[in-house]
Amino acid sequence: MLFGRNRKNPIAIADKKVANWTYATCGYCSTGCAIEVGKNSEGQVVASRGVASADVNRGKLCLKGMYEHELFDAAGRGEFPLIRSQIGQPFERTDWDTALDHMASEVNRIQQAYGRDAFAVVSTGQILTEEFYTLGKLTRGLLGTNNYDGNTTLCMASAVSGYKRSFGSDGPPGCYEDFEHTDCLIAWGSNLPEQHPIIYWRLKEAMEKRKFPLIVVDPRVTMLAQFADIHLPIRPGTDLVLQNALMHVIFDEGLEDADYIAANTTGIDELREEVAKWDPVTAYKVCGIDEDTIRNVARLYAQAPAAMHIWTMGINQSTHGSDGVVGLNSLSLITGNMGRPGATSLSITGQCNAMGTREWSSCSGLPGYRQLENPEHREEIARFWNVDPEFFPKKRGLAQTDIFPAIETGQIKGLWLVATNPLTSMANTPRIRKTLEKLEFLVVQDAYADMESNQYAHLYLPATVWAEREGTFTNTERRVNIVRQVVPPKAESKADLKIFNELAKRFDPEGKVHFPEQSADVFKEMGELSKGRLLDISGMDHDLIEQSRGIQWPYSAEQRDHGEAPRPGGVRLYTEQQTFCHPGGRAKLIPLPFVDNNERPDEQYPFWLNSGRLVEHFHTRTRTGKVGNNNKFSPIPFMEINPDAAAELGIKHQEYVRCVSKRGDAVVMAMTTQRVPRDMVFIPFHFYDCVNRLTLGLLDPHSRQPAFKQSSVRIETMADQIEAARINRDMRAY
Ligand SMILES: Nc1nc2c(c(=O)[nH]1)N[C@H]1C(S)=C(S)[C@@H](COP(=O)(O)OP(=O)(O)OC[C@H]3O[C@@H](n4cnc5c(=O)[nH]c(N)nc54)[C@H](O)[C@@H]3O)O[C@H]1N2
Ligand SMILES: Nc1nc2c(c(=O)[nH]1)N[C@H]1C(S)=C(S)[C@@H](COP(=O)(O)OP(=O)(O)OC[C@H]3O[C@@H](n4cnc5c(=O)[nH]c(N)nc54)[C@H](O)[C@@H]3O)O[C@H]1N2
Ligand code: SF4
Ligand SMILES: [Mo]
Repeated sequence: MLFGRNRKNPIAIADKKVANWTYATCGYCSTGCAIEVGKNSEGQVVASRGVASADVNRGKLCLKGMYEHELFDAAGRGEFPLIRSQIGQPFERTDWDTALDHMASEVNRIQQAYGRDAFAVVSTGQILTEEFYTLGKLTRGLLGTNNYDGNTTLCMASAVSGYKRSFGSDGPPGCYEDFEHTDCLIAWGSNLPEQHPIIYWRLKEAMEKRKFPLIVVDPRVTMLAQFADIHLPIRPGTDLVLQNALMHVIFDEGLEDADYIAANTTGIDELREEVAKWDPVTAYKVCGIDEDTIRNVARLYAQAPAAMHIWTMGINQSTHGSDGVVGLNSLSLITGNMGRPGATSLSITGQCNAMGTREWSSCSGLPGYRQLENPEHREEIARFWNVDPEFFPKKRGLAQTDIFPAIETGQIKGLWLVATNPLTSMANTPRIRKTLEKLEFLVVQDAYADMESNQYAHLYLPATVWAEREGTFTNTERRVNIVRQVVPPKAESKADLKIFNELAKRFDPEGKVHFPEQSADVFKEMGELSKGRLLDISGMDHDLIEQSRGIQWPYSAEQRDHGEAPRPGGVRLYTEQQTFCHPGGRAKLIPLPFVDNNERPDEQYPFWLNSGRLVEHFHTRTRTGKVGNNNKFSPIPFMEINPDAAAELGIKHQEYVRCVSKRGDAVVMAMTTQRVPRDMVFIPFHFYDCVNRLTLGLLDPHSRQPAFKQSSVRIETMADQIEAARINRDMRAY
């Protein structure tokens, strides 16, 4: 109040009358901000605030975290299990026992009739790690389907695959503290200020203390590009060519770290041979970055005492996503930029727990970064879970993006979607719609009943959202942090962990395989399985995690027992003391020939179609679409278009237009902006029946991740703007 009336700036912060705060971790992006949720004396949730003593965010939150407490009471939540015998009929409310018995009997029917793999499971990066581990145990240990994957195939698969190819294991080696030590940072296809605002704030703070060059590779002039010292507006899908050219200059000018290469890597000769083909002049013709700039960036990067890369979807979502990650790793390795403060190759993860699923869900392998292909790993986990090792498949099954085509061809008949909304988030919506229609049985397990994929569900299981239960997330810098329960589950919704445990009883009535009820006990089990592995978490438990405001792995039981307290930050992999995970302990340098297979603009479809995100929205808007303070910034589908291109087509700012590709069309509002070049449009992917009606989504051969950012379209004006506005609003504007 003191600040209220009499001051020049008459802003008074409303007193929310918070009686107590509960510790949690933000459930949106992978930054992993520690957050406290405030309740008043009547127990109503009234506020969120950043935790000042947490190293990740140091009291800050972005506008998603700030309003996250409004989720609990937002519209569209699922309150009861719902069932129907036929798609198109209305759902009927049912009770949990009936719902889960029905699910078990349908899974059994499908598996008996068509084989175990005919029932597929597609999960997420957004439930708790303990839930991922439990879903993995249920799917690998009891259901025995090998067609089990997550939406992380749309997101982090290329990073995982690239890390495995270069270093022998997944696991981002760097951390946020690296910003405070680096002398040069290249950000590839990553729009930090919008997508990871608090990581961006850490970077900006580090740059204010000690300036170093920030180089941004992105075809759009993003907010990060606006802040960059050098912006490389690369031609879409050609990062690999730029990487090869940078390596070409580094070798040509003798800027490599020969000692590091000799001591820590294999494959240098083959790499040299490939990059020799990519002199900067040749590269310029493909990637559009001129010779001088390539040389300048190569020198800045290679001559910096410590240099690092970060990247996100501009690299991963590409037909050469995995190669792009390997290329970045190789740039780090040949210049000795690995495992030292400020010298690393750090993938910026996407969803709040995309790391947790990679580590513990058994989606593409077995828990704790173990592999199905490795007989010792199969044996170890089978013994631990008390299942027959022969029950496990000997190699991974289909990735998410191959599961859908297998439904199309009739190989898969039943599907369980856990916290993912493919009807909006996968490429080529018309095809996904037909695919979902073909299923004999679709179960949707989601916190929201109004999410679009539920249109095709036979059974809907209402899950709790975020802090309606307890458990952990792992963030981009391998930090395990905890969500404590703030409120009880809404109506009859249940925690995902509870749903998995209830299902386990139906597939294992004798209780041969143990499924702990409490999240803290599941965590202990994971701790046991992590001992001696790269991702050792055996020194952690839920309480220590909260006390420490998150702990980076590795943190082992030995460290704890020797009195070594968890460090606040700055834990790295592949330091001088730690070898790489390939046999022999060396990293691999892999030559990467460039294959140009993208759909490109042509006469009929003259624009590149780029897609991605906005700061105020999260994914398919099941959450942010219902929070007024998020939704108000962009409530309707729109497209960024360059003013010159718009003028040429006779399109005015804020006019509705039709965007057409070979797959379908979408009606969007044209927003003219210099952010995009003359031959590109950008459409956020948050809206239903919008950009993914247009995208092609060609797959990366290693990671099976779709190239969401490289398709081509044409733009048509619309005479009837009233009708256009109606079509536009139908594309889901809560
Ligand atoms: N506000 C908000 N934050 C989020 C999310 C959200 O939905 N909303 N989602 C989270 C998730 S799951 C993820 S995966 C991350 C994604 O985070 P980001 O990857 O940072 O976000 P995007 O907007 O998908 O894409 C980033 C940039 O890639 C560029 N790009 C397109 N094609 C190319 C190319 O060929 N080369 C290069 N170098 N760049 C290219 C685009 O122009 C775009 O600016 O964000 C996370 N954070
Ligand atoms: N064109 C285009 N398409 C893209 C992308 C792009 O850049 N361009 N990006 C891709 C990327 S990187 C990603 S990660 C995907 C994301 O794609 P999706 O995974 O389909 O997107 P979300 O909307 O996050 O879906 C998560 C679902 O989980 C539900 N949910 C939230 N919390 C819980 C919970 O605790 N339990 C349960 N059971 N449910 C919960 C939400 O209501 C929501 O329905 O989209 C991909 N699609
Ligand atoms: S930066 Fe990410 S983790 Fe932090 S508050 Fe925003 S959405 Fe949440
Ligand atoms: Mo993602």
